[in-house]
Amino acid sequence: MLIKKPDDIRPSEITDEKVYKQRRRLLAVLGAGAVGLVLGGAYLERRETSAPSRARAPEGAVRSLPQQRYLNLPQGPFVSSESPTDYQDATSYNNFYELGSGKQKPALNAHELVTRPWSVSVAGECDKPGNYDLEDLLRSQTLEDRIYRLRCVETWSAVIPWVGFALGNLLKRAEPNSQAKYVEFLAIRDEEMLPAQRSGLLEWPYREGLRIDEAMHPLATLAVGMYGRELPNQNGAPLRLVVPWKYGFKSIKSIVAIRFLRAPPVNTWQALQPDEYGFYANVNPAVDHPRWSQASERRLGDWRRRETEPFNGYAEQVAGLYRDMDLSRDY
Ligand SMILES: Nc1nc2c(c(=O)[nH]1)N[C@H]1C(S)=C(S)[C@@H](COP(=O)(O)O)O[C@H]1N2
Ligand SMILES: [Mo]
Repeated sequence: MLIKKPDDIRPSEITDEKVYKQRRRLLAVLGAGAVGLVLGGAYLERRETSAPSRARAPEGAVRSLPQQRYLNLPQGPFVSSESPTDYQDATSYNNFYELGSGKQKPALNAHELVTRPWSVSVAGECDKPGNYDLEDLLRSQTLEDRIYRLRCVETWSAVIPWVGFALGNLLKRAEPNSQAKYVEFLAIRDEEMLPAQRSGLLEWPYREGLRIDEAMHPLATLAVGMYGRELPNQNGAPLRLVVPWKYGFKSIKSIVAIRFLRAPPVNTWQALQPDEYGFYANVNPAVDHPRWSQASERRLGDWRRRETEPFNGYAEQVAGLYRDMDLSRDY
């Protein structure tokens, strides 16, 4: 495989070249079960060439490679030109407490989560509430390649080529009214399916929230795929939030409900440890978490640490949202 500088790689090249050439517009549904390994694509090949990582995968993560492909998509706004994280790392070192705690548990337990059929309700302070079947919802959206940095508050980070669309596109359809100041997101709750939810580890369902102007920002993304294919369950299938300028816990996985609210919702981590986690959770190297300095981070697959950037490098795009706030206090 030819090694190119990251800047030379267009997002469209991320998808498997051979299949990409068929120029299929949206979803390419591949039938046969074994095909995933054969069509593993450029990302999986990169595994051999990238530095060894502490986040080595259980092989099951590769065996259950999602079959559905998203090909030849237009490029979304503000995509990163950095090299994407190794697919193996991004799908085997995860936080998804519904599938167990510990970084490898979500990949190992991924099969517990059944993602079809799936529907998402949009309700609260809006004129057009709705209950959307996921397939229908996707038909009404133009999917894009959206390559963003992801920064966990635990100080590991990644560069993920998401497949998704602007969250605002869906929210606008519901016609939020003038009382809608915040948006709340709820993840799936199903103790039968997800045994980890029988534990009182967290308050279920996992909950997150954004201010409405944050939610309408073009960078705020709903993702249905990554690396040119459907999301693996451990990464939040079938629908997850991606808010690249905030710590990873804001990017709630496996969403079943969205609600417009007058007051800020209390998110899961805030409810558990209010002195450790705030509502905003913007990436900020100047404000340390009680247990982790936020000044630097380590990319999955890298050995060296790098400096963390304000708003995870998206200050130019989003700092204006917080112009009148003291971010050392409102964190
Ligand atoms: N429903 C749900 N969403 C979640 C979590 C979770 O435990 N449950 N963990 C969060 C945290 S802490 C991070 S860092 C990111 C990790 O996303 P990734 O595993 O795709 O890298 O998902 C977030 N979304
Ligand atoms: Mo996280």
